[in-house]
Amino acid sequence: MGRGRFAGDIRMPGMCDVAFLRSPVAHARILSVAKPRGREDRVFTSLDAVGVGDIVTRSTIPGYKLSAHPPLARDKVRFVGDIVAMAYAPTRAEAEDLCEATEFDYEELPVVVDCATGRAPGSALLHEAWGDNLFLETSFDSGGMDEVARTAPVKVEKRFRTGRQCMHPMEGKGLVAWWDFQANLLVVHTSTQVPHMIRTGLAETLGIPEGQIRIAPPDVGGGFGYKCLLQPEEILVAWLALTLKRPFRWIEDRREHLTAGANAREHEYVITAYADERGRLLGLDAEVSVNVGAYSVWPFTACLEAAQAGGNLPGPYIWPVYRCKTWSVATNKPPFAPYRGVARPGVCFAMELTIDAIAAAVGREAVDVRAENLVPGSAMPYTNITKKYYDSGDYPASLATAREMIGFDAVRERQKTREPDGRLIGVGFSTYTEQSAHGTKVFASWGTPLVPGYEQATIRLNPDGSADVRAGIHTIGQGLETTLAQMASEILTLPVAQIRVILGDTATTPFSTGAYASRGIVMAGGAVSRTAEKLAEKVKALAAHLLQCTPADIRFDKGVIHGLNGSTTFAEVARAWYTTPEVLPDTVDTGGLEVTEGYKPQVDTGLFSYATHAALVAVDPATGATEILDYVVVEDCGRMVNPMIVEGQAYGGVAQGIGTALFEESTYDAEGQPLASTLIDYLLPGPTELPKTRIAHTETLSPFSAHGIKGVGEGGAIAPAGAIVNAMNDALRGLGAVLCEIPATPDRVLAAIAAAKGP
Ligand code: MCN
Ligand code: SMO
Repeated sequence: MGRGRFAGDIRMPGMCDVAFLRSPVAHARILSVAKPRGREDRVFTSLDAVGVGDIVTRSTIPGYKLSAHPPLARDKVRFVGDIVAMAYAPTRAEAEDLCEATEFDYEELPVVVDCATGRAPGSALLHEAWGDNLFLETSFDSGGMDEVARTAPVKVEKRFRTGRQCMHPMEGKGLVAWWDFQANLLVVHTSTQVPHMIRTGLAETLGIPEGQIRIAPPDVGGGFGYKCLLQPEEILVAWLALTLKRPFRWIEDRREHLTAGANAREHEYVITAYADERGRLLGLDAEVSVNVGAYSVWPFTACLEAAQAGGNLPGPYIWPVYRCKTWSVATNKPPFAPYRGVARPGVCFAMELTIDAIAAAVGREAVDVRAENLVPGSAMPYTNITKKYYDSGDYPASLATAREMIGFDAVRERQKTREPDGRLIGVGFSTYTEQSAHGTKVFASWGTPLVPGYEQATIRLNPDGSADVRAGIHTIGQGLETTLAQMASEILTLPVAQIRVILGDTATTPFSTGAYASRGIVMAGGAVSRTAEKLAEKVKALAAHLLQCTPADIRFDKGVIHGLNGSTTFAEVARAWYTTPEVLPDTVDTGGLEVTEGYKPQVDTGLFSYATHAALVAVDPATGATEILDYVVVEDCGRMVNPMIVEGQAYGGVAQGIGTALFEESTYDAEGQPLASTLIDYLLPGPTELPKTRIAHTETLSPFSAHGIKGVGEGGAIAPAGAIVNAMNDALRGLGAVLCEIPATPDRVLAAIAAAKGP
């Protein structure tokens, strides 16, 4: 409605805009940076940024190598877009002119763009002291692989690749920072998912106490993982405000996002899968390489993606034997960040195509092979081969519903006759689990500086009987200000309109590590629920004095408080406590009407939502173009707090997943130059590319969370590539063509068809 207030909407007297001079080459030694004559005071290089620390993301994982990312490059630049200098001026245009007038002299170095080159012995090195380009190598082995390899009747070998992507929240990254002379505080209005974490990160890199920073995030127009990062631009703009004691602003433009912002998704898989003659799974042997770019991001490290990939690859299936090696490879590309689904869109694609390949090898329908290998509802809770604790659900039931809804048998009938327009149709499935709200131990095992503990909420009953709910988590477009109000309303029975939700501001909310990992409603919702219950007890105790009965006699109904001898209101109870204590006995509990409580679920391993996606596609073998004719989601996130929002989450996730499957790719040439630097080269799906997705829900309550809620924010984005490319391969089966790379662009479809025809 145009009423949001985003970072770019903030105006302050004397505010200057900041622009960055970015490296035009992917790998080079810096020889000199010459500022424009007469404007030296407005331009800053690493020599000027005294007190700005490098971004160094420590990890507790043994063998992990540290990268130091100086917000202003010092000796080398390591990707196109790495920041060489910064300038400020009254307008962005003038600041950009100052950057343009700054001369950057460098000596180019050999470039590493892909994992194979990065891993090859003798490769050019990004961080010389390492001796190689590996942030981390890991391996997992359940034991028993040699035996399976020797005896399994069916062996399938596959290679998969997922394209590099940007995240493209509708609002890019941006911030305004200023010095509050009255409070003696650095105030930062930054578009972030994790305000309290950014405060910690800024305090570390700027070398000032956390208490001297207030993060007051404005509205956030989408984050999707990108806005969990402490960004070099964020540190530098905050440093300017701290040093010059004036307001500064930087608003990322699309080109900066496309060429210099953190990336996601680029994985390579080498998979050997073993099965019996029916396609029952016997063993999975996998290698995963993740192209994590030049530096480790804060706070997630460069290895979270590979850790999640290795742990989640077995998916919702029963694999008796599993072995997996991962490599997190440093390359001359922008740093790598979690993006909605984090690793799982890649592993789900690889796993779902593997299942279809096994089905093809044994000559059965993939949907049947899938059904036989999914963890059944009767086995819940189930601990899988990588020790994931699947808390609840019925995975085969979701597959069966999706099969029904997509009209599987009718599609098989329809495929018997040629389509009038010559296109080929196909149907595909993809089932996944979405680990949500993973807790302390899970994050600790990934070695990141971000380890979530108890989530907290504060609720204050105001003198007029309305309530303020405060939580340190932030709202990023996912709707938490609505659903947290619903949670409080459900317990206190006050109408939602009487509940105000205040999120994110470090000055006014309790600490939270923030909104990521689909944890918001489980964690912050759990905290609001518990806090509301505590507040309800206090209100009942006070009301009992006013109504001359015991607290056990009190009940709430639509905001009215009923006792044995009549009723009162929240406003009267509040008034009694705040302004007319004489009506209360002196023995009254003096704890007041403001409560803070912490919450975490009964298990630390996360709550597992799940879904099956099914796609019906038409592929044109002449042009390679694909149209999604029908798309179905059957999802289960436990109790839905707000079904409309849950559907919105699924639609949005599916839209992004379709981008991953068919369109979006951050392509680079051999010199590490980004080729997709505008939205003409980087194809975001729009309304014409998106099918009318049909969604069905089941609600299997988690036994381990408040009200049985599980998270849902990322799930929609996990499965589309698996379902769509399986459907495309089904369509292309008659031609013998098989796709194993995303995005499955027309070029790749035509190449697969040509490869099947042979020379
Ligand atoms: N919800 C619900 N009932 C459930 C589960 C969730 O009503 N059983 C609602 C929640 O109340 C919330 C929404 O669904 O309004 C998502 O909740 P949750 O799964 O807890 O996710 P988070 O609040 O932790 O949000 C982060 C998550 C992540 S990790 C990414 S990435 C992502 C996502 O949410 N980024 C988003 N969805 C997004 N949606 C928008 N519009 N913008 C983003 O940046
Ligand atoms: S990628 Mo979501 O912010 O965990």
